[in-house]
Amino acid sequence: MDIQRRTFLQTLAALGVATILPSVAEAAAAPGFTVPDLGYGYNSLEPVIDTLTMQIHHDKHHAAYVKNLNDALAKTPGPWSNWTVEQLLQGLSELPMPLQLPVRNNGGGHYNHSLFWKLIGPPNTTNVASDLKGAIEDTFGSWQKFQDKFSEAAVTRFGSGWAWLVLEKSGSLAVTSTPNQDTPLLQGHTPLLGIDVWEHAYYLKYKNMRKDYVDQFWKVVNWEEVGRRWREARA
Ligand code: MN3
Repeated sequence: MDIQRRTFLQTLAALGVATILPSVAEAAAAPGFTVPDLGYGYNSLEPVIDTLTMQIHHDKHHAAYVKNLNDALAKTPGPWSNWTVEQLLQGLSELPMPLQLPVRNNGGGHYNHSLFWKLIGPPNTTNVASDLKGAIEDTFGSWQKFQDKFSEAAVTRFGSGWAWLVLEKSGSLAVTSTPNQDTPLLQGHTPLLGIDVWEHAYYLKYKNMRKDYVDQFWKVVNWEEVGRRWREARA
């Protein structure tokens, strides 16, 4: 340990924050990707998504994807060592074979979850902008038909995965779903809205009732962020 860091840790200890030292030291030493802050409290999505689910989902599941991604990249260094997670996923086929599956799963997990935390927020606080609402209604026939299609994709995704509203390369809106931690980026689509339907996202509160979770999910969608992504993707 260098002098500067030891002094820093001693200062923290003197301030009475000795109990947080291990996590501070780990965070300072961790290379590569990090788990972004939620931007709101663990309890901010109650009662739609419970506090404990948010804590475990963010602090344990997302953190594991980040750790496994960093570990895989550290084992096989190369030009990709400085790529963003988007570059890693979009350039998957350019990576050495041993990296492709770990990056697909853990890079996908890191990308999807970093996005997901921004796409949700405190219940019933945002409205969909009229331009995006119009585009969705034009594409799917009505707002209800869009919701039905997205919900069906989420409920029927077999096993673990995600359902998405994406902007396709052609510029069209579409509802899709992906298995595991695959992201729409792999198909060249820009994800605008996504729902995590892994059991870890809902099981503590909703048990086996994925449909109840999907029905409630609409209340926590951050439509401002979805609209911002839609405008940015078309620019
Ligand atoms: Mn998840």
